[in-house]
Amino acid sequence: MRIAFVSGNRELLPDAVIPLGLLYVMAATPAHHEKVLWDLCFEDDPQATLARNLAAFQPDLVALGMRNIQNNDYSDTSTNIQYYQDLVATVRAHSRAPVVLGGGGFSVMPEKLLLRLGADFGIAGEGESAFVALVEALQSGGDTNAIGNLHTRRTGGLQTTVHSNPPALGWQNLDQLAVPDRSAVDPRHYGTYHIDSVQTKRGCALHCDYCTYPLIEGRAVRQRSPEAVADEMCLSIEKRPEIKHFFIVDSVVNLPPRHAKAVCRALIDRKWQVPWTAYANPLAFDRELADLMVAAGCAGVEIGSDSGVDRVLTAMKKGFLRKDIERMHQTCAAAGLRDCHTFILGTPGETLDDVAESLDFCRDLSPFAAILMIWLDDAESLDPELAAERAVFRDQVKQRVLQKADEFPRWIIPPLGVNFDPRLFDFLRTLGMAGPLWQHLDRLDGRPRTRKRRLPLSPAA
Ligand code: B12
Repeated sequence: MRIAFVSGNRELLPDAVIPLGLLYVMAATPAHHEKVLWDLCFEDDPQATLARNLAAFQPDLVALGMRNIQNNDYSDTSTNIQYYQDLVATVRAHSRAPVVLGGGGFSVMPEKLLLRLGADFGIAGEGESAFVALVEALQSGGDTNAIGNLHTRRTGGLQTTVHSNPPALGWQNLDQLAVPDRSAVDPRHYGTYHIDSVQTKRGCALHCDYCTYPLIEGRAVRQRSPEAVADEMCLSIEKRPEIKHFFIVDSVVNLPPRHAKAVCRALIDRKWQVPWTAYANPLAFDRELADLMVAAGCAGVEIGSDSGVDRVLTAMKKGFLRKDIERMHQTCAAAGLRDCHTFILGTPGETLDDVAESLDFCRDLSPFAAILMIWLDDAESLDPELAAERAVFRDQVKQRVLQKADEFPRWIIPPLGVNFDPRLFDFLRTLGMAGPLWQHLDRLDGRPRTRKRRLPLSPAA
């Protein structure tokens, strides 16, 4: 079969990211198929590029990766949906090949997105087993009912419905998965952004109330051998010396902590030098781990602290409280590890006073940096009424945040454009900096910060 793997993601903020998930699915697809990767990230006219590629390659199957529903600052959900809908329409206009959707964004609402985007199939969650099984079934005319997590669009008369197979367990032994082939990656990823991505395990056992991660990678944690992770990283920089930073894409790097420590030791054994960043959690983050991370090249950790109000943290089922966030900050500071805390303000049940308390907490915590997001439910992307209803409160939250925006110089507030601007990021890159750019914000201390002049209010406000 001739299979075109298409990465639709064009998000460049905070950084462009290689299509790691699609590369995994591509690597798992047997070599006797003819496989190509089309990454639309840097194309001026993605629809025209896709149309041209389709005409030239004439695929039998198109595998379209949808990573993001929301945009980088969580202020817009509709644009991405329309863009992916247009990509599917372009495939239809230039090819008879069936279209299979998959990816992190798609997995959050598979049935609704399959209907809306008009593709033939969708695979929610980990794609390797299901995609390979689907390719075999399509080739042999076999049954697709046993393929876990497969969603199929069916048209009967005037009605279009989605048939969803029950979910299946994710890949159990990650060391038996084919390693992504980075030679297919668009060289502009490494040449301009200098970042590579690597996964040390899959699954997140936490129960945070709002989080969609379990829909994507399940709750059962499966770990790669630390040696395999270190080998993959070493091979990658050997082939691409332009790589200056790695991002460990695990939901949380330090759960379980023993595995994180083993990965650090494997990197230390290899005298690893390239800086890296990972998401970490205040639970099970001890000084030994922080020291090992620093010795293994970790430049900083991103922490989903989310709120500075214990009642809100408890309602979110985060499993930790303010004191744990404070302890983690102190551990990082003592070990010389830069910490960046993300706060999600205005979640369901939160009041404007809670928002103000979180902002005060974050200011007093005084971490290396903090990212302030305003809550936007993925479901709003397909439900205009819900979106309009929520927009009013969101604007009130924005006003509160704006009032306090000057209190901490290293607050990044994407929905207000504070310290979050493509020109600022380009400027930092021209100074030779790579990796999450919050890690370089100290270079801007004392300089005027970027800020949107007017507060963008929704029409409903
Ligand atoms: C690490 C991460 C980041 C890092 C990425 C660093 C890097 N260098 O890669 C950073 C912090 C930069 C980041 C930024 C953003 N992220 Co992010 N990120 C993640 C995270 C935790 C892991 C993504 C990852 O690489 N996973 C590892 C790969 C191997 O898995 P995967 O991509 O899911 O692929 C598997 C399956 O999805 C499937 N699959 C993938 N593609 C395809 C295609 C087909 C055809 C098929 C069949 C299957 C398939 O099979 C793959 C292998 O099993 C996810 C949450 C999560 N737990 O998944 C959020 C997530 C993907 N991010 C999200 C968002 C919104 C963003 C941002 C837009 C916003 C923001 N500011 O955070 C930006 C956009 C950046 C960009 N340029 O695209 C959302 C996307 C969904 C949504 N709600 O829109 C997620 C799901 C988190 C969430 N909030 O729910 N992110």
